[in-house]
Amino acid sequence: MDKHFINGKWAAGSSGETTPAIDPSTGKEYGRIALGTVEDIDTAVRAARHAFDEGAWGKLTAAERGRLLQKFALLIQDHREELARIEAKDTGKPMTVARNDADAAARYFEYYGGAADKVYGNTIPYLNNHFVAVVREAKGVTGHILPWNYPMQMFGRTLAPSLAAGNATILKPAEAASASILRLAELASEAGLPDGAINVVTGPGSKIGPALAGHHGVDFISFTGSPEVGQLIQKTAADNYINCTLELGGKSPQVVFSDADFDIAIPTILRAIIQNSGQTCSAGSRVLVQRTIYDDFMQRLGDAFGKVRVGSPDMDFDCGPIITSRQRKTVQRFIDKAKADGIPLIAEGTIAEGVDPDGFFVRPSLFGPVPHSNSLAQEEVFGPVLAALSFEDEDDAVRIANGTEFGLVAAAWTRDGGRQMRMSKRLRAGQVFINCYGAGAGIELPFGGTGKSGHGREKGLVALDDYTNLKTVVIQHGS
Ligand code: TXE
Repeated sequence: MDKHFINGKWAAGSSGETTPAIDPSTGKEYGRIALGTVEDIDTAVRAARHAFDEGAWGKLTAAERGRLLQKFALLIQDHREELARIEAKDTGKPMTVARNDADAAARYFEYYGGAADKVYGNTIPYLNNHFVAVVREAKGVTGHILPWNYPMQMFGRTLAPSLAAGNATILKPAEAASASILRLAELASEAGLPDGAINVVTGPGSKIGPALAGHHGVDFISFTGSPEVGQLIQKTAADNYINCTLELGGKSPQVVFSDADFDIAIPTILRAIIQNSGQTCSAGSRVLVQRTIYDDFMQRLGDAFGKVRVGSPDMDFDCGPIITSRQRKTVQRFIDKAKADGIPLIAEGTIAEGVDPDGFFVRPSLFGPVPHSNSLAQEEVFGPVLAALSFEDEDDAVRIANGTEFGLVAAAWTRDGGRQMRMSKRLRAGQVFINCYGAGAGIELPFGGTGKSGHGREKGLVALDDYTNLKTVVIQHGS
């Protein structure tokens, strides 16, 4: 765990320095990770370039690549329990969630492994004595800067389509969550992926992140994280004339109309904010409730919210701790500010007895009514804090729902078919759900945002577009 994984081998960092890996449920160090340097990034990029340009990876056929990725998927599945334990220790998430994450990682490699030999272009009718083919080719070397909330899922989400398309990759995991990524890279090698196809350099984003995004040997960057760093990545990529996808989070609304089915809506809305302790880019962090049912609905949602339990991973409750002490303070600041602003606290969950007092736990909190302009209704908390707002009619609901800088996911709850259609058109988001909410929705479904939520689409076959270039080949055959 205290080494990088470069060119199919463990590699001590060039500085030899390491930094603590902290267990969020105890607040204590349980291991060390290597503190990567600009030099380590350069070594990893060279390994990836070699794998793509001259190495065994670049020489495989698409079908061979696909088979290897599917073999890797099976190996992930075989190691499900081990991977889940690594993830639960490193991120504090309940074992049930960690197991789901391992399953999702495997599913990404199964899905994109199957797609590897179906990535192709087309021909274009042109002049009669010309043959024109549009060929879809791998970009080359892709860089992946990952967040800490779903490390294994993000590994699968961004790496699998890139590898399926034939690229070689370099990953920079988040400092707070590198353990499962390193093990996955090792397993990929065990599955038979040639050296250099996957390289992992751990360490501080502020130092080695720009080195990866700005490296001349890198052809594309995939970034998931904060809007502030996303902007930096985009500028760096532009300096290098390359493209990037940015997945930057949200303030996703769940709009509940008076004709909603409460029995389905309430548990779904609850799950969408407490899942992974609210540390989910697509968390449904605003619930907009029609005024005529506001009191009744909030009573029932509050009752459900009050039953949420927080504990350490082995307790396997609804929520685990927050990832780091710094993030916990950020979440607590939002809670304290909402109280100071006089916003009523409708309900809060409980932290289980027996948890380590040094763990980074917060009580899930439901506030409302929250004024539309309040920071709790506008800014991403990235914790189990739900802001309730009320609205009068459909126009009002759309105005409030679309009234933040984000646009990742949105949902509407109504039995009225016409309104379902109208809301699916009017809600501004990369994904819209009607009478359901897909925070963990299928990997087949394109996912990504607008505005401050970023750009580009991951998941689904469309993700392969970002990892390939089109080449137009024109052959003249006679006069
Ligand atoms: O993000 P950072 P943080 C949001 C969420 C959270 C906030 C801050 O609101 O509260 O961001 O989290 C690397 N150049 N999301 O501070 O710093 C870093 O090492 C290149 C939403 O953890 O953006 C890590 O690998 N890279 C999000 C990654 O960027 C840099 C998930 C993300 O970290 C860098 C995470 C730099 N200058 C946070 N600085 C989602 N969309 O799901 C840092 N990094």
